[in-house]
Amino acid sequence: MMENSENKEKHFKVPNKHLTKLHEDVLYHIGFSSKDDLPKLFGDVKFVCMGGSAKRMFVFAKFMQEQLIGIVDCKDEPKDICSTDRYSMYKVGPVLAVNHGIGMPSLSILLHEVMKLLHYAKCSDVVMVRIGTSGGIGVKPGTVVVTETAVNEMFEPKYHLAVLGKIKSRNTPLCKDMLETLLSCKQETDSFDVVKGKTLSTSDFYENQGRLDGALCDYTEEDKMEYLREAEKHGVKNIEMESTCFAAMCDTVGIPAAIVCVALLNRLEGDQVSTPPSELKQMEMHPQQIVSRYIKQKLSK
Ligand code: R2B
Ligand code: URA
Repeated sequence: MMENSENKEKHFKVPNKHLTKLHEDVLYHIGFSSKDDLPKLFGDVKFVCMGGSAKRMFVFAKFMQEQLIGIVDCKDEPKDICSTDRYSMYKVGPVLAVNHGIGMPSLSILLHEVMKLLHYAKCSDVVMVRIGTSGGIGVKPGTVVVTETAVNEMFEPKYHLAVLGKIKSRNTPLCKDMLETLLSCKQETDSFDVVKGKTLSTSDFYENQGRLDGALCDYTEEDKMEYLREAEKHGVKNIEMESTCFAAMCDTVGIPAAIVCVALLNRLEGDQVSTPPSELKQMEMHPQQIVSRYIKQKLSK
């Protein structure tokens, strides 16, 4: 039986049964509560797009607003609707753009709360996309990598989390349809390549990614290159800091998900991100362009 007679589709539900015991669920880090009229505020959300930086997600929201004018009702400039300063969130018609900060702890907090928001808002047919930056492996800076499989530092398609003193291991599959559709969004006139490959997800930017330029480093250049070459042999095309957690959490709750990252540098050639800021800004638009075409294509159907 449908819980909400106005909602003809079956809506998204998180699997945590303990939530039914809560009189009110405070989504502390994003500044919403289950007592807010979440179905009215967010019930039409179909695409949740997230990336590390709050500013970059504002740029994405603004870009989506320009792209979707005349397609959906979104005439006003997007405003941050998070009442906390932990995260920033923008809504452009059916698109929710939110930043997740750096790394898996910050991402997982955001995902728990956004997933509950979608649940209380009775959203249906939602997909999630991470739009990020990364270090490439054997690809030209500016290349967009769409993730086939997210892998951990041992190149396993697994996300490990200690829960109640025991290691919980979750698989990290991503949506194959979304992957193929996103790849098909490349246009001949684009100045950048779009490739698919494995994405290596780490817990640190420096030692965990085999950099020689952190404050600490007790391995050699040869050790570093051996690890990066090993990654390349496993099919890894880029390295970043959230994809295994993102893929595992989306898979566990049953939300189709994709990861689209630009490679800011080729790690086989160096460690420092020394590209001028204006060029980096340009590069950061590459995954946004691909994802905006994906969303427009889906909305036109
Ligand atoms: C890519 O870039 C950030 C680190 O600079 C991190 O959030 C990631 O995954
Ligand atoms: N983000 C990362 O995590 N690593 C890089 O090398 C570049 C961006």
